[in-house]
Amino acid sequence: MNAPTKADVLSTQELQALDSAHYLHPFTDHGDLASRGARVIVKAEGVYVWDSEGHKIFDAMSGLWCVNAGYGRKELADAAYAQMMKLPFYNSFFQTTNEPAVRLAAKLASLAPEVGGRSFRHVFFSSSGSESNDTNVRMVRRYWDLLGQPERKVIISRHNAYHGSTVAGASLGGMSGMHAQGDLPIPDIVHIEQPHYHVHAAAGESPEDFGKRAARWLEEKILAVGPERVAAFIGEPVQGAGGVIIPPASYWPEIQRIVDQYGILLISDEVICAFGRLGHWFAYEKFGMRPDLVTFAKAVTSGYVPLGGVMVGDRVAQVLIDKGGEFNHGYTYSGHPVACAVALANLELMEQEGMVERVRTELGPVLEEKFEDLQHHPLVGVAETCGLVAGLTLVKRKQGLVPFDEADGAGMICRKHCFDNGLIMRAVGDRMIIAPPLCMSLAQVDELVALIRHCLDATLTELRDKGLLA
Ligand code: PXG
Repeated sequence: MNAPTKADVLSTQELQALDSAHYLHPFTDHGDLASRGARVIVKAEGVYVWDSEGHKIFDAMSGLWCVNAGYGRKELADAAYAQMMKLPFYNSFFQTTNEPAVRLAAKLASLAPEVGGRSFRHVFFSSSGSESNDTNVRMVRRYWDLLGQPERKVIISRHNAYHGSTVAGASLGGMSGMHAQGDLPIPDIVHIEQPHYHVHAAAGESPEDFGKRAARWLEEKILAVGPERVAAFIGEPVQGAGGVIIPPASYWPEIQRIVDQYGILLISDEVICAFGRLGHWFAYEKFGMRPDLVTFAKAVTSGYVPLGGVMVGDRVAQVLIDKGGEFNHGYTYSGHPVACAVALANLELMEQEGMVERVRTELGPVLEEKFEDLQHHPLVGVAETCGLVAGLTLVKRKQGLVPFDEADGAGMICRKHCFDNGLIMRAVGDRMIIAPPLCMSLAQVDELVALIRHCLDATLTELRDKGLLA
């Protein structure tokens, strides 16, 4: 088949045919996609995207948890254009640097709050969250080698965590479906259970008690592995891809106590949680965490161009710098000038519009209130928010939170009604999740919640018609 030329105008069907002929999508059953044809997204503005058939869709997932500043921001396009014309690329390998990367590193260091006397003055750049977590594995092991403790190799993570899709990222993550493909995890990465109150709490156990108990699974694992072999613990402050799992307030302080007690490093993976999503520039501040390394990506550029990295706290940076010699690690695009220029413009825009504060003081509380109302919907067992992420658990029967059978596909049914009604809301099993752009107006919050309610009603009707309700 000939590739289309620039002059060819392609119909939706032609695009779909070319798509299934040539394009292997991420996390996709390709045979299934070919049989139905991919939805083609053609343009976007504010909180909306449009498909090739002209449907306007409220993008309550901000692309993929990343378009925090919203679509169509000219400031970001201008920054990319200007930087491309001035210096589209140069590497940072051979004792060279570039101005946007330097400025961005300094800016990020200024935005990352000091906690408990620990500050972040250094940044290592990559192009994605997965790469950044690979960097973390390399950096953590290098750190312990330099301190003369090479036996400290084990990194502890959690089941149902998401830390990326490279070999190290997928190993750190706790997705069983990913581990099943490609012999993962790699050696010396082990997992404990997630702090999911509604799944793992004992009958009558308070969130406070459960949070502490869940944190102590870390201590049990450290003791089982041998404390002298443990290098680090990694976690998302709020698990995103796992279904917006918000830990009880007691969880992170207890985790902090344990990592401090055993002297192991703490990695806060904030690929989703940073840059205003939870009402702070960095989420560790909100949860009483004192991480040594912080993974970021996605919203640092509002997703306009790929950029990721690791905020490196003083404890690790000082060892790398003072004792390190050469750290044999880096990417062609570490400190890419265009990506860094877009990130700078994005952070500046978010500051000018007070977006982070607005999530904390206005949008977050309003969304929380509206989700408390949704809690009364007959299909909703649990409705929770944290800043501008939220999750709704669909249940067969409200009383006792009786779940649907997996085969009922309640989440998928709901997701279909969302798509059909102009709303992008993700389904993780029967947990419906959102992470809308931070630029939303209050009227758009109302619009979003009304759409969600409408889609829940449609789902309820379909489930009732199919006889799937208890
Ligand atoms: N850490 C976290 C916490 C993430 O959410 C990554 C690392 C990896 O980032 P990259 O840029 O390499 O994709 C992520 C990415 C989903 C979904 O289904 C979530 C992500 C990626 C793809 C799908 O919610 N998060």
